[in-house]
Amino acid sequence: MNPLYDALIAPCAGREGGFLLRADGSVLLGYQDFHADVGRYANALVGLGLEPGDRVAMQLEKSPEMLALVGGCIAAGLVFLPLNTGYPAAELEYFVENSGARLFLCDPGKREALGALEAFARVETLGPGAAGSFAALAAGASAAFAPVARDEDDLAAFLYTSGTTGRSKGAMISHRNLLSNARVLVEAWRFTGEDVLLHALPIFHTHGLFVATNVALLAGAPLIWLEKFDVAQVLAALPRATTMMGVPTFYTRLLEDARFGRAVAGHMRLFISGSAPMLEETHRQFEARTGQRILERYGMTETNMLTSNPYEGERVAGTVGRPLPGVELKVCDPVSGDTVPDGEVGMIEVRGENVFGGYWQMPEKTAAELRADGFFITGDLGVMDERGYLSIVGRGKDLIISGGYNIYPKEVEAVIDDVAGVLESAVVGAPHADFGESPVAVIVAEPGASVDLDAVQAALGEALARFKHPRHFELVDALPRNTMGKVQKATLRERYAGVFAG
Ligand code: MLC
Ligand code: AMP
Repeated sequence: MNPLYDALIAPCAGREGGFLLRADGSVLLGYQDFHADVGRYANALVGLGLEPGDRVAMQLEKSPEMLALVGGCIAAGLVFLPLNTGYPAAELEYFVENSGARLFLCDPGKREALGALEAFARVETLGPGAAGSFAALAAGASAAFAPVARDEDDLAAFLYTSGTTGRSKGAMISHRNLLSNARVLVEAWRFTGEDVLLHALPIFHTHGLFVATNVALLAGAPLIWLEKFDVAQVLAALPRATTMMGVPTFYTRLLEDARFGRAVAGHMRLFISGSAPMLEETHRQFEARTGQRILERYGMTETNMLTSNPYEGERVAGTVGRPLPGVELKVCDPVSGDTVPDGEVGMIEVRGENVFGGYWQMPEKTAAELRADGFFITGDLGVMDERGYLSIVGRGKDLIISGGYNIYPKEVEAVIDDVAGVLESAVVGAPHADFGESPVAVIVAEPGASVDLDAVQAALGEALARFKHPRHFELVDALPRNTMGKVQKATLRERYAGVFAG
């Protein structure tokens, strides 16, 4: 038994036709070719001496090759670790070292710049069009591979997620976590082999990899495979799709294009949104323009999907729907942990087969967020209405979500604080029409010193992926503090709420 292989990959051997389709409907990769590639990649991984349970880190362009590599890791019982393509070397080093990965794969074009990673792991290359050293190894390998036996509780993936304090944590995700959630979603959203899912999300996160790809594989539904979200390409592909999943920015960008309306979207069975809050106004505009009501759902890296508006029944804008089958969800008093009455705001806690097993080698952080009874403290503040629909009303954690990517202010502040002349800084999110929220950096200079914003930008460029960089900077004399000396971020959020307007 190898739960994910048996459910998602083995059936591909018996399926005709295309698994990945181009926007024009032509086949980019057939199911049977995908199955064979997974076998070749698994043999190549084993040939490198990797053993079940070893970690394989990858920073790869969205490509059929990356999917085959993920499949190869599953088949060979390896734990895969997909990394955002935006991370610079400094961030990658941490992930590869912390995870203890034995193999790191990057695009051939990045090999030279990432040479330092050899200190931590073997480095091979893999790129679109079967380019790179690993593709060459796989090309010479057999497509026949007997999947390595795995239990449901064996680990399948590590996804790194930032924390309010300190460095990113590797969320350990098991076969059971992924498979149980994919099964629930196929059922909840009525996916079948008749569907064609338009896939424009990145595949290094839960949304694009686990929600979209796993659901499609389980249902036997092909994907229209776009390398990234691009309005023109989405408009070209929509007539051949039945469903699409996206972050709110996808939908606001589509609405900005006059060509988007009933003619291209009216036939769709389902549009799904998640990863960040969608404004009620966007829900309304979308329905007025297309006649379609977006189905909004809520989830996170550590838990996969938690709640969903109903497929049949009322989809309520401003809510994320009801807990999915198998998910226990409570809205709790953050101090006592007791459930609060409906209508009152509290911390959202969840339990179920979908919930991860803890953070890699961080027992204290695991204990702080995962209760002994199995409930995970999400860090999201919610309120439950009398019909059992949940609304996310805020975050207990200091998180900023920009275009569906998470930014933890602490990480950005630490880089800015290290720049010469900076006494301290505070980073807060401000409303942004395209990204939903975007970070603003508020900086205080050391007495008598001045801050060179170019130096700040340069330091950010070295240390952090571009999407984490503040898009607005303010130099101030002092940060607002409460009587305890704590920086009042709420005051800053209010003060700079308008910086991206207009
Ligand atoms: C790219 N950039 C971003 C950004 N994405 N900046 C801030 N926020 C983002 N989300 C940077 C680029 O590096 C570029 O920098 C500049 O912004 C302009 O880029 P763009 O052309 O406008 O961006 P684009 O490439 O079109 O990407 C925007 C996007 C993309 C929204 C399409 O970010 C995206 O696909 N987001 C989806 C994220 C996602 O899948 N999240 C799921 C997480 S899982 P410069 O300066 O070089 O020009 C999860 C759990 C759950 O949360 O519930 O699902
Ligand atoms: P991540 O760590 O990338 O998995 O991000 C998960 C976070 O995204 C959650 O904790 C929520 O704060 C947020 N999120 C996901 N879906 C929604 C949604 N539909 N509405 C509001 N917030 C969401």
